Amino acid sequence: MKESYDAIPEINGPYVIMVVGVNGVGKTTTIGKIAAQYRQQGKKVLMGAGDTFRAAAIEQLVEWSRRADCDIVQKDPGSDPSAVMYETVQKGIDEDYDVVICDTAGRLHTKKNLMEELKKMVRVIRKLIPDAPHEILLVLDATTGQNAIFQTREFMEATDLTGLIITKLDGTSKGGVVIGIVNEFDIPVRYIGVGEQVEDLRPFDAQQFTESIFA
Ligand SMILES: Nc1nc2c(ncn2[C@@H]2O[C@H](COP(=O)(O)OP(=O)(O)OP(=O)(O)O)[C@@H](O)[C@H]2O)c(=O)[nH]1
Ligand SMILES: [Mg+2]
Repeated sequence: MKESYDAIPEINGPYVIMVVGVNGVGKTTTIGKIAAQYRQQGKKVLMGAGDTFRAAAIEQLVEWSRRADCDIVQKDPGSDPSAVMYETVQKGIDEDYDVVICDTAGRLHTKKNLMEELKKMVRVIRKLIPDAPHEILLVLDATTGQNAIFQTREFMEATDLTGLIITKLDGTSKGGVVIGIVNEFDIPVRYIGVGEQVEDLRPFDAQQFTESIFA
């Protein structure tokens, strides 16, 4: 495994990361872990509670923001998620944050209206920063096996994915299968999740992974 995380590229304004995926794959947890990593590097980090569908989702992210020691923008449950994105990125610009990480509601890749909502969120963010989101990361649960293919395809159609995160590799022997599958896409695996705790996130090194399989 690589020992350190990739440094954030030098850009004007905050580095905006959006995290997407189907229900329950580990989006919110992974955001907490990524935020904690950037905080450890001394970065100023802001979270956006873009899952406004359930009150519990906002509370969950608030808890992670405490654990990661970063700030958060939240609105009432039921608010337009795009409005949360806008406020979060605006605050990120105004208050000189280094990193802005936006949570989104879990959406079935087959639900067209939710995929449209995703596109709207991206458009709204681009009104403030034309190059953003700098990363759109799709979270895949390693235990779902083959289904990861369909999820990746559908999300690729809806938005410009820049990377994948494979979670729950601690709980399955199918992990290698999923990583093998997603390697067919031209999208790098950025991180892997190996547990539920804040430190259970690793950068992914494709070469080392391949070597470990064929060793
Ligand atoms: N074992 C293990 N559990 C994980 C990992 N990542 C997340 N989880 C667990 O998976 C469950 C769902 O995680 P969430 O972060 O709430 O997932 P989500 O994608 O935000 O879910 P929704 O918001 O409901 O779509 C939680 O119980 C997490 O603790 C991981 O890498 N390993
Ligand atoms: Mg969530």
